Amino acid sequence: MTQTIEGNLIGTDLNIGIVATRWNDFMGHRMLHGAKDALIRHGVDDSNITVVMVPGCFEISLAAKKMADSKRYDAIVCLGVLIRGGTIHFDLIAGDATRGISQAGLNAGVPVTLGVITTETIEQAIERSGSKAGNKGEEAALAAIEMANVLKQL
Ligand code: RBF
Repeated sequence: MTQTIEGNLIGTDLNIGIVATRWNDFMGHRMLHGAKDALIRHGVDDSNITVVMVPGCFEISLAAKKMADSKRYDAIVCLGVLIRGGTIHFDLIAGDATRGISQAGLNAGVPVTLGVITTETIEQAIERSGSKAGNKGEEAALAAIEMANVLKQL
């Protein structure tokens, strides 16, 4: 008989950390709002949500690592907006941020979810932060609840 373990989307009693960035705040703010709204609608108590603001995507992983290592959170949601522009910074920051976010979770054994959008244009970033392509902050928040509930069973 196959045993399948999956996480539900019930956030009651979960402690969730969010790391969000100030860069590209217009979209970032909408992603943060989407993430918090999704958490609360799925039962997470407002007082069990901690938001840490950092300057930009490059700084996300260190804050996520400190939060994960503290073991005070059942999951951590990382939110950021990277827009390509004309320089190679985009690729460097995107690579480092993604790797660092992943490492923060793996090292601590705490779910850390990726809500960093990487786009060519501002228009694409707006689409992914609450308009026609959904809200990636909300999706990362739901992934955090699901993974927190999966991890509790492993
Ligand atoms: N941070 C972001 O979160 N999104 C960006 O699109 C972004 N673009 C940047 C472009 C350049 C050329 C530089 C130097 C930084 C950029 N940053 C961006 C900021 C970066 O993540 C970090 O906060 C700063 O470099 C300070 O360490």
